[in-house]
Amino acid sequence: FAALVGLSTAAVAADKLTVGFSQVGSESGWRAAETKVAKSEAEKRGVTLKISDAQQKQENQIKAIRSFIAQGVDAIFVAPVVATGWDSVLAEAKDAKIPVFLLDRDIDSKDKSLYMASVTSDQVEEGRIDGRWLVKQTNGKCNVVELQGTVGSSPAISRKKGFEEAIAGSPGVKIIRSQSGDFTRSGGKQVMESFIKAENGGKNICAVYSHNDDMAIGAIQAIKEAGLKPGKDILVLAIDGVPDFFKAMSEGEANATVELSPDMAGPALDALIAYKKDGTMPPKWIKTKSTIFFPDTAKAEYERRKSLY
Ligand code: GYE
Repeated sequence: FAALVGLSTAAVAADKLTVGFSQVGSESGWRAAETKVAKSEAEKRGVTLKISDAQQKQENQIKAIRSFIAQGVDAIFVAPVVATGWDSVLAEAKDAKIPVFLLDRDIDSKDKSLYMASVTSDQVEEGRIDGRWLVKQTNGKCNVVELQGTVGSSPAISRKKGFEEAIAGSPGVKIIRSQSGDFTRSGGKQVMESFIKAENGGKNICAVYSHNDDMAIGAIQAIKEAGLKPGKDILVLAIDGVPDFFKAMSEGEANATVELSPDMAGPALDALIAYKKDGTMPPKWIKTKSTIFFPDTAKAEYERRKSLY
């Protein structure tokens, strides 16, 4: 009987999928949540997930992808740290007939056959949503400083593009300084300190638009250390929807954030399983929702999200 059970388990195990996930690193609270959710979503589906942390270096991601190909995984997930430089390694995955899914960031390759689908938010729209809110909130008059994400990453390029589109019709809303804080809290704090110093102790600054919540949380520290009130003297708007940003909003220290779902792996796993089952091809872009949140619901949202992060 044991042999029989052994056989059936082995049979189930045989079609157990293995996915190699080349993760950017753990630069932000959102990134850490994405990794945590990916592990639980894979477990839920009985998929073996091998995660490699690239410490935000593209060469480490390329090495990890090559290793996954050598291991003969069933699929590769990659969150591409920057948008360029992927064509050759993804062509190797294609030659090995290993489907690739892009998570939370895009690549700007012309050859769309290099990946099966990308699971990302509409990052241009995220910038537009923040920009539209700021124009309305300030009646079209505001000197904005911008904390950009990792240089060359699709979110940094797209969120800048969308925000600029949204403020284009209001000449009184101007980006007076813009620099990358590399999506980290320390980066956001350092860059905001330099902006404050350069802008009359921060008195010339009406708002900080940050490409993610973590840099904004660093900026809030810098604003307070300069003796100013974040959320009042300088408006704080960002993207991600991490718990600590909701906490800052509930304490009156921040004003708006556009939620980014940390569950990019779930939809990719479902698409992979459907493909493996009967060859169903997913849409090229599996788009996740973008919703703006404000202080009025921040306390409840903080409570709701704590367990996810
Ligand atoms: O907003 C940020 C992370 O790639 C869209 O990367 C993602 C971004 C996210 O560092 O927190």
